[in-house]
Amino acid sequence: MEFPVTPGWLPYHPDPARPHFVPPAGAVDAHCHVFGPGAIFPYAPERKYTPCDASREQLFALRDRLGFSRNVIVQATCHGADNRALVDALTHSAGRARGVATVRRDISDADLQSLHAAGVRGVRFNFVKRLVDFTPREELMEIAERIAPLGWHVVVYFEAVDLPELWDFFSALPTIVVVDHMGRPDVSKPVDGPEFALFMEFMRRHPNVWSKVTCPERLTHSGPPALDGERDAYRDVVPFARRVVETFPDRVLWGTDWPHPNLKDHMPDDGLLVDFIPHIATTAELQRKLLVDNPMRLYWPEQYAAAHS
Ligand code: 0GY
Repeated sequence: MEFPVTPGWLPYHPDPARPHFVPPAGAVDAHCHVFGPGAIFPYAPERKYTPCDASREQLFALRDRLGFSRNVIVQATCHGADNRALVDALTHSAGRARGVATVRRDISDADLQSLHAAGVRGVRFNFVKRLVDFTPREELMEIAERIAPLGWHVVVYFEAVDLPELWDFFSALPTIVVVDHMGRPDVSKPVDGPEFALFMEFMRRHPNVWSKVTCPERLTHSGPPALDGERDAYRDVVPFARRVVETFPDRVLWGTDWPHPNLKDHMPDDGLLVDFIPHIATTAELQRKLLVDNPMRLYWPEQYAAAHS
């Protein structure tokens, strides 16, 4: 089957720079995707975009190039609730990848167990209207209650303006809740302003809520680095991500978001994204928590416990 990409689609960077920042041993890229390949794992009929293929081999090559050890692969909306490409990547990762799936309420217990055996440890609930159709809250709650006994968590993706309306639903979730991309703040607003203060309050009030301090390239207004090779890109996002890392150092995760779906104006160099990390986690201890301890506790708890007993 042929899958022509969405007009204007930007492919991922073909040759990322080797980062200057050396991640600590065992670092985890805790937010990335695989796309297809569509000829093997067709894109979902209900998808809102058709990406370029981005295979597991390419993801694992990027992992090695950037100096990372593990991946958490998040089911992308272009695959709907068909998790085959994700499962294929997990089962070919030699135990070095875990997954976050998308499931519907009609999934059987046996299929949930199969996903667990492949390395899935969470489900994603997406509230971004340009990416998915609406799913009733009671269906999502039913799914959350079924995955909780597996020790899985819920990843939520939403826009900052929607947090007030989603607050009560998120508060009722019976698992750890991981927020994608800091709840997508508008970084042209002050870091101390009411919008971001609400997100910080949300994390403060809910000790089960974690945040990915990801996607400066998506959130920035100041933009990517200058063409002359300047490496301090996306500076307007720094105060937001740094605030979250320093306030909740044990509940933050970092990831590349490779292959960067739906970017319209530029495609980040993944090496430069890695060089963003020391700006938001400024000490070796914060970097170790962000890149190793936190993702290991959440996605590889047995290995983490064995290493710390
Ligand atoms: C991201 C962000 C986006 C897309 C998806 O699953 C997806 O399609 O997550 C986006 O377009 O903002 O986290 O990859």
